[in-house]
Amino acid sequence: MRGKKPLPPVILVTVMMSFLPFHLYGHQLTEDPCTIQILVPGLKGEPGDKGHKGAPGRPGRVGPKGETGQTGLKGQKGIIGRFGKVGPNGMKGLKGDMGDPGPRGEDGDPGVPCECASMRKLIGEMDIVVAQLSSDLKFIKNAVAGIKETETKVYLLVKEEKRFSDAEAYCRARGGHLAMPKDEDTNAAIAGYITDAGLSRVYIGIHDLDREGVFMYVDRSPMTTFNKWRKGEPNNAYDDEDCAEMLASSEWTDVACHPTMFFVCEFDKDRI
Ligand SMILES: [Ca+2]
Ligand SMILES: [Ca+2]
Repeated sequence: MRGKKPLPPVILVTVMMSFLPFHLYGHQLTEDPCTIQILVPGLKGEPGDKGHKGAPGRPGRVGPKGETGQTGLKGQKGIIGRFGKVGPNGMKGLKGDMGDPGPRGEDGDPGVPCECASMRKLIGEMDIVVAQLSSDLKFIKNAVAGIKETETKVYLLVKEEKRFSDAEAYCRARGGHLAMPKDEDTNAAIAGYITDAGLSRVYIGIHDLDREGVFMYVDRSPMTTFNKWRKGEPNNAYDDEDCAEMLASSEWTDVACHPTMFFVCEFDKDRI
């Protein structure tokens, strides 16, 4: 009620009219419009009784953030933590010095006698097989490395140093002979093989072992129309030259049979 102004007369009249029943209100307006002028404010009434206490108001807005408080006192020391993860392995250390030799052990029990003779024989036979296989393997490697061929023959340069007789045995064991050039073309093909390999000489299958001065091929066929002796050869130097080599130039010379050197085998194509 404090400071509240009384309503102006016109508004008060209007308010009072709104509370009147409609038929009455309309009757007064039509029959006695001057009655409205009588409705002026009366005297101020006595103060009313004190009202009941109102309901609690709504919570106020959240206040601003307070200032940072003072640093608290240091806490007590914590309990010991868990073990950490195992670290990576370190570098291998240097090898230590060899220790002193230990004391000698006691003698063992006597062994049982064995049939050593048969065992040795078996081992000896196995050694032969192994040697043969190793030899065959070398041969295959050689063959894979490259062979030369003509229309009817295959030539294989064997880069193993052997004496003449061993070289021929090597070729024969594989179904061939030392190379036996019997015409210019074949001779040139073998010479090209020697040159390509960067060699200067190889054994070929020609000798006069049976009869001095009468050369023949290792398959015992005679030399008839073709030969490629170097000028001044064969000369049977020192009376000790019964085998033949081919030079890179494709010429032949008679030489001693015991020095070891590389050689060329030949195989018939229809026998391979
Ligand atoms: Ca001779
Ligand atoms: Ca000679």
